[in-house]
Amino acid sequence: MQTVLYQFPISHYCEKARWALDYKGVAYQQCNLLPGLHARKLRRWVAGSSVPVLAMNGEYVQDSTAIIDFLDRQISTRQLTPADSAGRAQALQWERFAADHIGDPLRVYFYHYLLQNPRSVIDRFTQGGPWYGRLFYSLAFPRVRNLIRTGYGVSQQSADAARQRMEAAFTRLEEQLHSNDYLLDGAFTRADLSVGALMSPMLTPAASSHAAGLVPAEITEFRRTFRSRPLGDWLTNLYQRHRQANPR
Ligand SMILES: N[C@@H](CCC(=O)N[C@@H](CS)C(=O)NCC(=O)O)C(=O)O
Repeated sequence: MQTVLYQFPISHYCEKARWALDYKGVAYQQCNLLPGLHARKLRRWVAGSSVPVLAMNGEYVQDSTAIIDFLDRQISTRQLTPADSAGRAQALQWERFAADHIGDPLRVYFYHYLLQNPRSVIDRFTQGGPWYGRLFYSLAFPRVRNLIRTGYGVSQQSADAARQRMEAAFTRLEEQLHSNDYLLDGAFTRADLSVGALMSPMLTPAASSHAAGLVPAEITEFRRTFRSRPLGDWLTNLYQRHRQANPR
C-alpha cells in the first residue's frame, strides 16, 4: 500500500500532518481533495469527514494528532513525543492549546474575509486537485460557502472574537517561550510543530502563487502585525530550522 495523505492544500491541520511526515522522512503522495466533495471519498475508509487522513501500512488514520501518534509508533527515530509521561502530557496540552486558540479561530478569521472573494477561495481549493475543480465550484460555490459559514460559525462577530482569542494566545506563547527556542525544555517536539503548523497561514507571503490583490486587506494587516511580534520571528526561525520538505 502506497503512503498517501488525503488533504486540502489550504488546510493548516494538513500542514501539521505534512510537516510530521516530512520530519520523519516518510515518502508519501499528497491527494488533494475538493472541499465540498471530499467526504464522499473519505467515507469508505474513516468515520468522520475531516482531513488530514493518512493511508499508511494498511491503516487509515484520521486527525493530525492521531497521525503524529501513529508516526511516532511506526517510526522510532526523530520522536516528536517526549518519552517521559510529564513531558508527553505537556506536549499534548500545547497541541490542544494550538488547536483551540489558534487553529480553529484562525480558520474563522481567514474564511470570514476570504469567502467575500470567491476567486481567492476557488484558487486555493482547486490547487493541485482534480481537473473538474473549477467546474464544480462554478456551480456549487454558493452552497459550499454556506456550508463553511454555518459549519464553522463564520460571521463578522465571530471573526472579531477569533482575532482577539488568537492575539491572547500569541501573548501566552511569547510568555512561555520567553527567549527559548522551544516550548518544552530545550528540544523540538510536537508542541512546537503543532503551534508552528497551525500558525503557518500567518507566514504565507502575500504575493506567492496568488495575485497579491486576492489577499484581503484585513489578512495582510493581521499578518503584518503578527510578523512584527517576537512570535513572528520565532515562527520564521522554527520553519527555517525544522521544516525541511522531504525531497520527493
Ligand atoms: N482535529 C482535526 C481537525 C481537522 C480539520 O478541522 N480539518 C478541516 C480542514 S482545516 C476539514 O477537514 N474540514 C472539512 C470537514 O470536516 O468535513 C485534526 O487535527 O486533523
